[in-house]
Amino acid sequence: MSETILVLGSAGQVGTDLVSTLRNIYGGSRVIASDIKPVSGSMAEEGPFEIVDVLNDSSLTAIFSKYKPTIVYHLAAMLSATAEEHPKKGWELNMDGLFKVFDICLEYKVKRIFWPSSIAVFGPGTPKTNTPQNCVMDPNTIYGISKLTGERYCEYYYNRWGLDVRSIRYPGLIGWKAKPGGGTTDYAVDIFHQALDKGRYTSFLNKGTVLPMMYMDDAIKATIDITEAPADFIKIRSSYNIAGFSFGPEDLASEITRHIPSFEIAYEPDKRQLIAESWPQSIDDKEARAHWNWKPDYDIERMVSTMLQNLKSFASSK
Ligand code: AKB
Repeated sequence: MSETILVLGSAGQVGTDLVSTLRNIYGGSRVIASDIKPVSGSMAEEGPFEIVDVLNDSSLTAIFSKYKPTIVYHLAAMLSATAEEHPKKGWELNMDGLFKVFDICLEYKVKRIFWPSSIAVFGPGTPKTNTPQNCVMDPNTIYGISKLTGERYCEYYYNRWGLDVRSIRYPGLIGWKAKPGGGTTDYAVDIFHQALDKGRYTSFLNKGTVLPMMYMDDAIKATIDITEAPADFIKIRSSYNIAGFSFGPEDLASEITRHIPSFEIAYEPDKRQLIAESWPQSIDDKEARAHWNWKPDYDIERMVSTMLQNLKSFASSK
């Protein structure tokens, strides 16, 4: 049977890339994109697009009864920095949204669901380097607390109701198709735009703030691979560690300088510095590699040259 795939929160950084990749695999009409606000361009033109508010029961019922999806990617969420500004709204969207989506997926007998967690589930008591799958998890941001609670909820729904939810802990994601919104790792995307536009960047994270990061194509590959893996490959029903590479702003700047020799970086850390300092610097992803054959394709060098190349060709095509 061909699948009908619903992507909730598709206009964000991950959704933009995920929808176009899924439509290439399954065909435009099989992948329903949805977000709380209207979109323009290829997402609306190359397949169905619907307005959906994941906090509104009738909005969810309308889309599930119209399309009867067999696979759901639930991406609608508020990221770390914005959630710190609006903790109650962040909790509501990240948690109530999850409860409502899981319940409607059970009602409509959805076969498989993907929900992203994050390295934000770790906290100050977590080992900083090569952070293992299972260790102290004491997140101190509302986003991290919501992601850790969500992970426990995924495992509970699988054990209690058999809901086949799969999840990975995204590191900071770097892609060129969409700008991120409201994350602590967003500097690693903005820096490319500023490098090309102005030749300089002021980082809101300090020199030496090393964080786990990943190129978007690898994140999309992991997302689709875990969602399509046979159910018995998935032995962790909370969320899997996955890793790409790690760097601080100065490492990224020096890699960019290899392509744009006059590029300059300055540092003006803000509130996001504290969030970043509570997170690990590198991640051990041996379970994902062993269970469902996860392996990234990009290192920092390849990521930087691909980002610059794509952003330049996109700018010259406009
Ligand atoms: C954020 O910075 O909030 C996200 C994340 C690491 O989950 N990119």
